[in-house]
Amino acid sequence: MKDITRDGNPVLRKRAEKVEFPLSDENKKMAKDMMEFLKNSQDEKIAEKYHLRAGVGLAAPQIGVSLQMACVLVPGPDDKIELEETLINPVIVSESVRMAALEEGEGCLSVDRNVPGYVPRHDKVTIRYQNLDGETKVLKIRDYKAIVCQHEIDHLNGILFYDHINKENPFSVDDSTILIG
Ligand code: SB7
Ligand code: NI
Repeated sequence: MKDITRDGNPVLRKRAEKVEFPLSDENKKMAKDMMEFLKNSQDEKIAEKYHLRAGVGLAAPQIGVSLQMACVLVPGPDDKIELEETLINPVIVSESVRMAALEEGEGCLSVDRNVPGYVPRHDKVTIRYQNLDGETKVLKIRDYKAIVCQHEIDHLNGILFYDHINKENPFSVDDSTILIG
């Protein structure tokens, strides 16, 4: 796995290119490596050994590749996995008016500093994407999973989480925004 690209690298601010199907061997391997990276980052022993920060998602621009591909791996209770998916060419096809933000704010593997503040996102989203086999899938998700997927799709559009934080008042959101934590 290549190093994670850091904020300041122009690849993180570009709109990533569409992925063509059938996937090239190179792109297949990249998808596999990205998911493996997430699994390793969530494995305490491996993460400690390789000094990895735990990640629930990873987008191709974060490994320096400007392609519309992102992996999400959201753990659930009791060692269960809530969401494990490789999202290729994902688009948000519908979104709730209601917004949600993580109480703790967000972080990013590509952003070294801690940027405090609420990151308002749609509480529910419907995402259309292609899987590794090129099949079109539709995913309806809410709350934490929806936040993670929006964070990753943002990466494919050159957006970083702190872009959404209110500059004057980082912890102010409108009344209808639910806080998740
Ligand atoms: C908090 C963290 C993430 C998503 C949403 C809320 C993912 C952090 C890892 N990444 O930088 C993935 O792009
Ligand atoms: Ni990120």
